[in-house]
Amino acid sequence: MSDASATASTNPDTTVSGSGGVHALSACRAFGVETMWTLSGGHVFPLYDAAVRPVAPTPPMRLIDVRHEQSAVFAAEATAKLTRQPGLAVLTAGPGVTNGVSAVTSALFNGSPVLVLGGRAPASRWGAGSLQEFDHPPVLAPVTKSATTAGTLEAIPGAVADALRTATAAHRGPAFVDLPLDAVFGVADLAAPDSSPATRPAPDDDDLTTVARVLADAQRPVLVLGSDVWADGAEHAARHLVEELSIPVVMNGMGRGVVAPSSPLNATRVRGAAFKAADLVVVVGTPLDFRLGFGVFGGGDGAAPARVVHLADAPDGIARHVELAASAAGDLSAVLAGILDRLPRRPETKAWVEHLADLAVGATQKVEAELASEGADGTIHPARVYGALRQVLDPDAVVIGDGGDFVSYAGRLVDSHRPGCWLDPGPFGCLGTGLGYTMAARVARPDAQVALMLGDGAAGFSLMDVDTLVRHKLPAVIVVGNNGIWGLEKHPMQFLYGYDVAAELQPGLGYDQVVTALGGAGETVSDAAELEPALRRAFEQSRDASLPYCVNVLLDPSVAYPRSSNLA
Ligand SMILES: Cc1ncc(C[n+]2csc(CCOP(=O)(O)OP(=O)(O)O)c2C)c(N)n1
Ligand SMILES: [Mg+2]
Repeated sequence: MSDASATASTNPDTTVSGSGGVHALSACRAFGVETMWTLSGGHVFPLYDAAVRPVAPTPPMRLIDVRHEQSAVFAAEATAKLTRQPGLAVLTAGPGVTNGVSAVTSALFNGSPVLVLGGRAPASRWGAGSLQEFDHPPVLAPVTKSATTAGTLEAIPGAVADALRTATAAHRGPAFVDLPLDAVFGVADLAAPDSSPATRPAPDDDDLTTVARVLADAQRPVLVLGSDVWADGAEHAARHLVEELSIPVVMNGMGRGVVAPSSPLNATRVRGAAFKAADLVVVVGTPLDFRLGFGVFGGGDGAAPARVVHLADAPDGIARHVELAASAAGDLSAVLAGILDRLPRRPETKAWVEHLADLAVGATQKVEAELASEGADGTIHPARVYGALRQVLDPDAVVIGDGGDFVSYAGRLVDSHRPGCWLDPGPFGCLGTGLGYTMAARVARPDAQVALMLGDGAAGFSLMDVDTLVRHKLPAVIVVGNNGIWGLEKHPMQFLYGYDVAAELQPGLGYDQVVTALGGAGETVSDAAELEPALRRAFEQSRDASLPYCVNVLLDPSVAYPRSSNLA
């Protein structure tokens, strides 16, 4: 057990009086936390008490209690992703904390600033076998940026503030602190901790100059904008660079929507052709992982591979597994503006932009045809759901994907008009984000449409949390892609083995009835012509009644997503 008290620094100007819960939440507030996501357990009662009965003038903290701890942590993660403020989950000791581990790991993979506060058996009786006596930090350490125990009441404010500073420092990620029962139930007057935000070094001048030179020499450059462009608040700097240089852009994750879908510079739809023919790929704010071909671009037909530049929000994010032409790390707005300032001349991109824009026109026509696809024997093709969805979505809608093939279609067929409106599980690929991400999206964007695109398999991980949406009056539309199978596993297993096992679900299951039984509303759609009217009803009724509404779409199970990428 590591004791965080040694590193705590204090702010002696302010004294906070109350329980360990009051001290913990007071530190959270100082870092911008507004909502607590939790599931009840006696070890964490003082945190609830501090949330709902704060000492004036502190306002109450919104507390949303869920039906599974992983939903609480996924909700905290989506809060961080959407608001760019830290998300908070409070988990009770033992199984409460361990139930959150997959979601904490997702936050680590996604660079999401999440604080998890755990209950903990009392320090004074440690080793005697209290209920749920379990030393959490060794379990949490590999999946967080820091995992500590605030060993005493006096250590709580500093430990919580330090954890939040660690979580919010680039490259962001989750942090964990557990609070022994006897510490968190204790009461004392304590100095408020230092709540100054993490400082970050400016990007290296020489690095920026080298990147600028490489960029100026390029003839067929492509810029990739990933989630950290949004997380780092660099979307304006990125758009400015793109427009100033007239450089084709490919976007992924929360970076989707930085450049409008209709822009001639948006090469996302023709990313394969763009990467193949590029002589330079500049990747900003996302790792060079399987989603980007592990950072190897072009090189087909005997041509030289593209040069690669990696720009990250922190030095440890720069890829080490590929040979880079240049790299820079730091505040991404400063990095992008610094490159523009140092550019010896503009790269000549006119013909390249026109070429990709021409290809994009053809690709868009193909997508239009795909959105009208039909399944076998009059069944619904998954792409058709997105054809209907496009007709009813507002530009600021938050679209969430939790599932296999059904969500792969979403990734390709849903247009993002603004950054920070798309939530996928990220590279950890954990099914079960759906309901947690949805409740957080409703809280973060009270007036926007929220649409969860949910595979029928994925639904099993979190559907019970529809109850949370109902109890807390959090309206959202849940579209279940119901093909009766674990499609993304069944089709590949058939391909590899000629048969499949462990890949069937109940066909035609009434997920809308489950949602209705939990207090929401819904309907099943089996005719493609009914999709758009059903989705319109869903958005209207869920908004008017402040309820979740499920459109359970029966899909053709024979459709396999056309997949070409190498995942491993
Ligand atoms: C927690 C977790 N368990 C298992 C998997 C493996 N997995 C990835 S996609 C998938 C199938 C998803 O099925 P469904 O949600 O019905 O979507 P479909 O592919 O049928 O459209 C599975 C089981 C995973 N990614 N995460
Ligand atoms: Mg399925």
